[in-house]
Amino acid sequence: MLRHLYIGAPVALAAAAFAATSQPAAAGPVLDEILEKGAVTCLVNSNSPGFSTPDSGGRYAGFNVAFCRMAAAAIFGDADKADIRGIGFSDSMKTIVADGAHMASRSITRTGTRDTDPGMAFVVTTFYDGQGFMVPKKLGVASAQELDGATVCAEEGSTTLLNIADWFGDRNMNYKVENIADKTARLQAFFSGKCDVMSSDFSALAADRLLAPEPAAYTLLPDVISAEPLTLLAQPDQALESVLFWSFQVMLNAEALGVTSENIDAVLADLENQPAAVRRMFGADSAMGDMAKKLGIADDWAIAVIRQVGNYGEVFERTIGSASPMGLERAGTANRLWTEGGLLYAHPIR
Ligand SMILES: N[C@@H](CCC(=O)N[C@@H](CS)C(=O)NCC(=O)O)C(=O)O
Repeated sequence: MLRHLYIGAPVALAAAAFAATSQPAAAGPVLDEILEKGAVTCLVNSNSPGFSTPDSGGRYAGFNVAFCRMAAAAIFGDADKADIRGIGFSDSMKTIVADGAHMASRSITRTGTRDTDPGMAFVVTTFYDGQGFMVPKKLGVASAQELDGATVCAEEGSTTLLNIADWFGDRNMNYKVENIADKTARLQAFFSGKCDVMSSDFSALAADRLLAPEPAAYTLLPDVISAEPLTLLAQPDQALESVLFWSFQVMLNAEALGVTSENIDAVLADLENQPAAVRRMFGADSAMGDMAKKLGIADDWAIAVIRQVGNYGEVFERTIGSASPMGLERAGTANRLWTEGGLLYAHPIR
């Protein structure tokens, strides 16, 4: 069906010129394995409201889960062909290194030492975050500067512990860490008062607060003590990394161009009258079609991603945005498009 879509002449010519000089490449070995298996295995946090939570039937939904479904939509034309598995934080990185999963979408910070591990490929940052602190309101603390002597609950193997050591150490402040790997046990320790304060990425704290017996009894302090670029992690594989990176760029470009899961069919029905950048993304002999041939996936992968998952802004608002239970205000944060003052920079699809 896609083949019958009208393609503007300049686009078609550009694609033809490129095709004449390029050889179709085989998919990478990991992408090959995914295609053979019929599903992309994607690791997520097993319970993080807004980011990844299973419904009563065990089907996962949320912001991070959307990028697992993005991968499945791009590779198979079917967002349901993601084998989504809830797993503990440090185990998720170990599993990727051991080739036990294809990708992870679970608020993993891209750091230098992780990135230089040959078993892990950080692909693209989906959420720009920073580390914060959550305290019970009854502690009466208004700033992290007042936390001298506090017991802090944090995640084993996380950047959180490293940042706490830096932050308290730089200020000659004392602290004690309750380093609890199991998330349920850690939350239980905090909500029962075993720790004075819980530290993690702001987004994780906002999600965890919703799991408190009484969320209104807790508050997030205003201090942001680190940079946490939360990034998709994959098994190293050039083709898989390209699929993830460029599917994500489709989600950003679609937002910038105003194409949504709601209006994409109308856009496709009138493709010849759309801006060139829209035609390049969704037309048959488009840049995306050319990329698909080199990757060994279906031409219409951009259409599948937007139709079945949505653009970045839609996913953000639906899962964690201001009208969702998480209630995160996107405006004024780094997680806006760069044209609106954020850090999300839609790369050119051409
Ligand atoms: N982004 C930081 C912190 C990650 C982190 O601590 N995540 C925890 C906080 S919620 C987590 O995912 N725990 C849930 C789990 O282990 O399932 C990192 O990459 O080190």
